[in-house]
Amino acid sequence: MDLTKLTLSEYGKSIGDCTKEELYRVLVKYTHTLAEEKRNKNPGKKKLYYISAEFLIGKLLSNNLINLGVYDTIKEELAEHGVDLTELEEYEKEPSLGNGGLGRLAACFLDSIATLGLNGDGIGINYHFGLFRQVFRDNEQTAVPDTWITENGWLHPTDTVYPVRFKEGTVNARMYNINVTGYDSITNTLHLFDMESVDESIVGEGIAFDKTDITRNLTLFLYPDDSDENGRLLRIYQQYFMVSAAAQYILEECIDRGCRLYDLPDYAVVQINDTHPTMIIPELIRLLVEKGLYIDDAIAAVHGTCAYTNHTILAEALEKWPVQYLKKVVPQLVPIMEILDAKVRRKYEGEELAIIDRYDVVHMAKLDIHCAKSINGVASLHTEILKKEELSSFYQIYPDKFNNKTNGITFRRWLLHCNPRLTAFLCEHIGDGFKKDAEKLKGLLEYQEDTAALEQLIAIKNSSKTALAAWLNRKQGVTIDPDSIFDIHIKRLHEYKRQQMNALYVIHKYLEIQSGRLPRTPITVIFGAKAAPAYVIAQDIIHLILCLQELINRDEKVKTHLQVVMVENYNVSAAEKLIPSCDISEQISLASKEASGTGNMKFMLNGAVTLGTEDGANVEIHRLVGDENIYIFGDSSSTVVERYRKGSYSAKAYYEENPMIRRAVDFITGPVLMKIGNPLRLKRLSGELTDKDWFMTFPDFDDYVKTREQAYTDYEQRLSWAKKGLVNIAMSGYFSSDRTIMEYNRDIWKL
Ligand code: 26Q
Repeated sequence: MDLTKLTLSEYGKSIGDCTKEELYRVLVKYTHTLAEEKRNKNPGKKKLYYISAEFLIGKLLSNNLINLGVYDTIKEELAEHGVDLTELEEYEKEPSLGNGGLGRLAACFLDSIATLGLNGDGIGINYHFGLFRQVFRDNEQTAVPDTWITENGWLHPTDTVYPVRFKEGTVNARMYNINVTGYDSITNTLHLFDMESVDESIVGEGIAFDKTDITRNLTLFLYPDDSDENGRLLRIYQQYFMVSAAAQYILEECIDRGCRLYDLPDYAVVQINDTHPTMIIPELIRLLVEKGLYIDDAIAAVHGTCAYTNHTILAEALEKWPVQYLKKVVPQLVPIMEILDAKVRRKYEGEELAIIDRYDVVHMAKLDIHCAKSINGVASLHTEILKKEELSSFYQIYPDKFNNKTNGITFRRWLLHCNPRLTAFLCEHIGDGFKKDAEKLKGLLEYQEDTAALEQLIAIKNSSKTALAAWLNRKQGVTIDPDSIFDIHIKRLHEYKRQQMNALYVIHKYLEIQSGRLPRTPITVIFGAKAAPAYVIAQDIIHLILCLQELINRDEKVKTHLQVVMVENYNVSAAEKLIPSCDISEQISLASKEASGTGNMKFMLNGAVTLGTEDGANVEIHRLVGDENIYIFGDSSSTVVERYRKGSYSAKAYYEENPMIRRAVDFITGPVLMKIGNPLRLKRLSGELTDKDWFMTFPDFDDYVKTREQAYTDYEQRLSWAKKGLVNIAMSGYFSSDRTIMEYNRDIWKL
């Protein structure tokens, strides 16, 4: 490949004379041409549509170059002209189309679907300002629009436009496409719908805008604040906009391929990613009836086509829409939902099974469960809890619909791209077969006692830590010690994920160090998390962490032993820097609450050791690596579930009886922090802990502290610690999203 030829024809200059922007543009264009050559020539009759409110795809340049097999040659050619590819990578903006695990999972799945040569596209929304960009000011999170869309980027406008009818009028949905390249395989597409009339200029201070101005706001933000009715109505507008355009597109494609509507399940399978796209079920039924099917035939066709994935058991995250809201936005769907509800009520007694409850509220997950052919959880413990606890009455009537699909991650991004040194080490020791067959990583187990190999792993980790330190310094102006233990907690901010418990540990450790009990190796505790702007306690937790960061940073005595850093605007690109550098991976959710987690898998793959509860996929990680190679603490999910059932938990009692807990919690509202922070926030957070502690940090705290200290002690044995990392890498093959997607295809999609 001759890049010089391209820059000459495009700009009339050679590589060395081009600006970063020009080179970036040329590479995007070149990648597009290569990707288009790899479209599936024989796609087969049936196609998968993965529909999701989020696609957290991350930057695409390097990922596409890797998947298209030209990364090394391009890198070399640029280097010959004195250009560093990583500088072009930094120039690229990260698409802000997701929030957390569910969105990143969708992105990993698209990569694996294309890699496995399966005929499957993603469908979502093109949010102009995405979730939001997080800026820290006065030790608090502020939110501003994340402007990620650039001219001539990866997003290609198409001529495909569908009308979407709301009660108040019809709007147009235009389809934009992003190529999805498989690794040494085919190219599929991510279709993102956007509203023609949307107007970025309506956004005022921060991310504030008029929530009622639907024709101008609909595709501005992901998850707009839904703490008032207008916000909730806007979410319904967004969801219907996405599913109506999707349904029209799916039916159009299927009809083009010869589908006669009642045989829709032979042509399409629609995977519904959590409840946000649920309205595609009544919308497909509505369109099929409009095209001439009897309602019962339409329901049967949609039942055979749709499959639903559940990602949570948190009651507050299960979407429910009052019929009154739906009537204001999409009245045409209400009669169909009523028919579906009536069918269920005729067949089954039991109010908990009804789609529309007695208060006239539609339970979206229940609609999915009744109307889809498959319901899956995302890790084995999660699926068991769904079957035995949360959805047990549904499991009784539909035992065959329930199945588990333990999540996975794409090793292209989370190993090959983000950790080239580790990738090279693996190739050197076990060959490159693991790139296509992740189970081959097990070959590394042969090197468990090989001192030279372990030393190499330590050196790779150290160089990643140095690189992270440099990046953090450049980006945020903080200085961290690359020789310290990197203890990392990165994920959305939520009380159940218990960043507050980690913060309590930091306080505890700070006080220990102040009284002279010093850690042998210094510790750097790194956080990264965005909190939903309307989630007050989550904002308070961020505030506490930022105050601790400031406090410790100012404390000359403590700071050489303990540091706290909160990474601003945590996103996929930040994760790619943080994960390879991690020694200890914090996965400390309250057992039973984290459906799976996928960050836990990324850390494991990069040789970090997990400190975690028996929750989500941690359970499977534990089973794979054994007790020696993971630090497990805390109450089991059954203990937790039982404690909730009894309603007997008293945070106060723990606070009063446990001096270590009391000392740490009291520090939050003590004079030192009160001087640094916002007293309102700190008092509210402390009160939340002592009065409620809904996610039970206190019962796990002793064990958490003890287990964390044990991990720090074990870290001192450098070779045996490296061996733990090695076993984690070797056993992580199971968590390749290629495995997950093969299971989806084998059990649900059958492409
Ligand atoms: C619901 C109602 C109202 C407003 C917002 C929402 C909402 C928004 C986003 C509910 C859920 C989400 C996102 C959920 C999510 O990311 N879940 C994660 O999915 C991962 C992939 O399966 C799992 O690994 C994580 O355990 C799970 O938390």
